Amino acid sequence: MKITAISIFPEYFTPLDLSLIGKAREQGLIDFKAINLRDFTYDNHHTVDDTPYGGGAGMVMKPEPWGEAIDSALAETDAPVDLIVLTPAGSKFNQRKAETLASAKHIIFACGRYEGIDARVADFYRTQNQVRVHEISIGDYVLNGGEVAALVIIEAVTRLLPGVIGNPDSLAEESHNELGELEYPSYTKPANWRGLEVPEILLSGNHGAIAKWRREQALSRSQQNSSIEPQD
Ligand code: JFE
Repeated sequence: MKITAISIFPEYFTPLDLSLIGKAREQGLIDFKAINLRDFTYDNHHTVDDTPYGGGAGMVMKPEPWGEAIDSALAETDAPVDLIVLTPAGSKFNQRKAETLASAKHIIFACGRYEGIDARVADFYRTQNQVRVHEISIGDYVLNGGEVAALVIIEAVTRLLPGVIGNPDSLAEESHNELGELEYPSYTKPANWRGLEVPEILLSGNHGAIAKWRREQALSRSQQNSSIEPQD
């Protein structure tokens, strides 16, 4: 999978050099590149923003550098591209979207700042046949820009790629768990920690009873936990 992130702060993406994602890159499973939007400005001040038409507070990102930067990323593939524009007004990211994106050949992340990117950028690329545009939010809170949201999506998507995580069993187990059912509580040694005991059933060796108990725990957790409901 090819991943390109376009940003005025490409240094935000240096953590991808570490850990699991770093190993997957070394193995050639993920080809990641961060590109600096200011490399696609041609004025002395490398201007990327301007005042909003219609007035109002803040600044809006100019469309021309975005067009040049996205075109340069598109020029590196024949494969269909998924262009993800991060915005607090987008469609909510979830595990189902992560699974869909895990089959993408090339994902381009447009990470804006200020009050976001001129709306014509998403509109233009929606008219391009080799490009699917997704305007995505990672949750109902406002970040200062799209970079952290892109990192979240990159981690959620790349961990689904075959060979990216060491333990293929843990991924298979999660895939028929996911949306409605939250996970059951997990315990390891010691059996008593600060007076708190591990549930006796887990020490019983009765695998049928353990599976039943875990299903019950997952269900009661998913009923209590507001995180899977529309809002709190
Ligand atoms: C950008 C900003 C005020 C945008 C109307 C680019 N889930 C999520 N929260 N926040 C974002 C995503 C996000 C994504 C990209 C972004 C926030 N901002 C800041 C501030 C209004 C905005 O859009 C700029």
